[in-house]
Amino acid sequence: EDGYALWLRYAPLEGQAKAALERFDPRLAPVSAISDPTILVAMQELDRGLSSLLERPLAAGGDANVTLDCTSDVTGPEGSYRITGAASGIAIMAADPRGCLYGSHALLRELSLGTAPGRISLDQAPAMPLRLLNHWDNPDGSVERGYAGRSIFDWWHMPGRSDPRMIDYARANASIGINGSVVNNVNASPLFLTPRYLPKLVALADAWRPYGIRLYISARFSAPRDIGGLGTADPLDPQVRAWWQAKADEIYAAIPDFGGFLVKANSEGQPGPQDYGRTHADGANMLAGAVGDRGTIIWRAFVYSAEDETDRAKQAYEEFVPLDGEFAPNVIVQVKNGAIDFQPREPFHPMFGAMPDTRLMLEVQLTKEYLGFASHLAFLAPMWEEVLDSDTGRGGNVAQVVAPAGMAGVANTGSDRNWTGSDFDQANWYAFGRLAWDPTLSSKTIAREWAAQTFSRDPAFLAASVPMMLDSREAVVDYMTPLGLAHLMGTGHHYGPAPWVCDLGRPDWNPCYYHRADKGGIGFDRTAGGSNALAQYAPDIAAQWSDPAAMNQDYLLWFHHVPWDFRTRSGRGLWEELVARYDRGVAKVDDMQTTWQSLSPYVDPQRFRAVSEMLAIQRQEAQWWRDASLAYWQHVNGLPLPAGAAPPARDLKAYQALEFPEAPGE
Ligand code: BDP
Repeated sequence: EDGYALWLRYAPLEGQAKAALERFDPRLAPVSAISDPTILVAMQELDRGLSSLLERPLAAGGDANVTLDCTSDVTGPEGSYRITGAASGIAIMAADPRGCLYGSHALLRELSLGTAPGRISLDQAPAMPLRLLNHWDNPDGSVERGYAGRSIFDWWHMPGRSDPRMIDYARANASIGINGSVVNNVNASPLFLTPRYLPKLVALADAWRPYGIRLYISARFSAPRDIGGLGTADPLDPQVRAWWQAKADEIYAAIPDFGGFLVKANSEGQPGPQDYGRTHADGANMLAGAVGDRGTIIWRAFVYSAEDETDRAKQAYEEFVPLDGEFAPNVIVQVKNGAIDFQPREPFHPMFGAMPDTRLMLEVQLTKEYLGFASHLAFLAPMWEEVLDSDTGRGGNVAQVVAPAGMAGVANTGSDRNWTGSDFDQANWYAFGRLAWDPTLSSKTIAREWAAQTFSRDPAFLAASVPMMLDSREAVVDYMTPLGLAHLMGTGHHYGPAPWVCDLGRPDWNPCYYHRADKGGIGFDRTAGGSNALAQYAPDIAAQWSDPAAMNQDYLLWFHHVPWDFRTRSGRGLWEELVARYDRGVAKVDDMQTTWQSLSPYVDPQRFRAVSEMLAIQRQEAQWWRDASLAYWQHVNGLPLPAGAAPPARDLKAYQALEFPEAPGE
């Protein structure tokens, strides 16, 4: 087992579950009469999955007892389905082929989990229309922030070569309800808008269409200049508008169901409408006019500029909230989960709830840029659940705010045989799809589903592995950025601790900008006495975080600068609490290692060893994070370690001298 099959292994059933499915003896109608490509792939998946679960081909002939009705009266948005199982037969019903495809996967999931055929009863509708992966893949095959090898997209050989991986990718996405893919980096090459790339895009769109995956691309805002021969990319210039209109028409002529454009504009050096004194709304609406009702413009809110030095966390809100109501109906603004940048923990972004007249989409990062790359085991569903469940204080939680738009996940896929660089990172792909389909699913349910399908459905395996997964993200928070700290990672690659860095060209690139530690204390004052970013939240929410002594301490140093002897809610002083959290994080990785060692009877040797090796790396690096961070904090505060705490293995200078030119992903 090399992990390639992901959660679609359909490992043979055993015991009662096997007996029940044998008794049911699933039979499918012949596929020869099926003309719809989506229904066809649904039937093929059912055949593949059922026969694999049973370890035998399905019986041919006789009446089918697993049936698809894809023109039934099931109500709900596209993709909704109903499954009713009885001893006499299982019916999958939907009002469109996509619902049948999702229903087929749901049936296989239930059976894979050991549910008896007669007991399966599901009534499902997707909670949000757009459930998209965002690939940060470049035309040269590199992947920005990719830790799983090279890009899965072989632009060089497309369209001539059809890569079977593209089909398995689509199957995996369809199995969890993902219905679109943005195939190139938001730091976009204009190549994707050239006529030469169009046949490549067509090949992908054609391959994915049966699986319900719509193709999107990231568009470079300056393309009319870069490749269009115009002297400007001003969104209000008639020639620029005509260029985009013609470009959109050209794409739609070749890909009628093209999803639309994702745009990163006026952010980190990318071109945008502000280069011409125009607003984000001017830029987005111009593109929205070009695609019309054929597609969507997804405009990213990840912006911060060097000029505004007060607080990076405030900038997106300040730029976008005044534009509420000005975006065209087919524009969606895509907002990262937190106001800084995919940190191990951030409070939810204050834009959620603050733009009632704009559709907002939630962007999360599957690839673990700031959580130890693919080497650290961190199951991210608890982080996303935390955000989705956050009450905005403005009439709903984040899940409700984004329901009319959707969720985007920055993909963690690559050319590695196991797709995601490590076996457990597959779980983050899985969890993203499941939560975008149903944000009320618990992390625990998702972890169970994934672990059972990917490794073993043995109850003893699940009883140990699921809690290990659920605890794993908190371990990373503890050993990297406890108590609301953020952005302390190494420069550029973001690998390893570097809280001491304070000499980079822009203030907000420096870890010292984020932690603000000195002899007197630590933390970023975002109260009225400081940057007042707190005031961007609804009053009730801001109130929860305004008193450092009473608030949830997980966000303490995000919102407050407090003295080292500040009394935390645990009763310990801040310094003692900080050290305790670092130690807790390292101890959790110890526990993860112990747990995993106990699971060898349930896991094939190849994947067992691969995970063990990664956990050993993580254990070492957790210690490194703890030791290097404490060495630096001690250098700043001059305090002795609390009684019983182990001194860092090396002195500060040794940690500061480390360099990693080979770190991937930049
Ligand atoms: C940051 C990444 C950078 C991305 C940027 C973005 O470090 O590579 O381009 O986000 O989201 O986290 O645009």
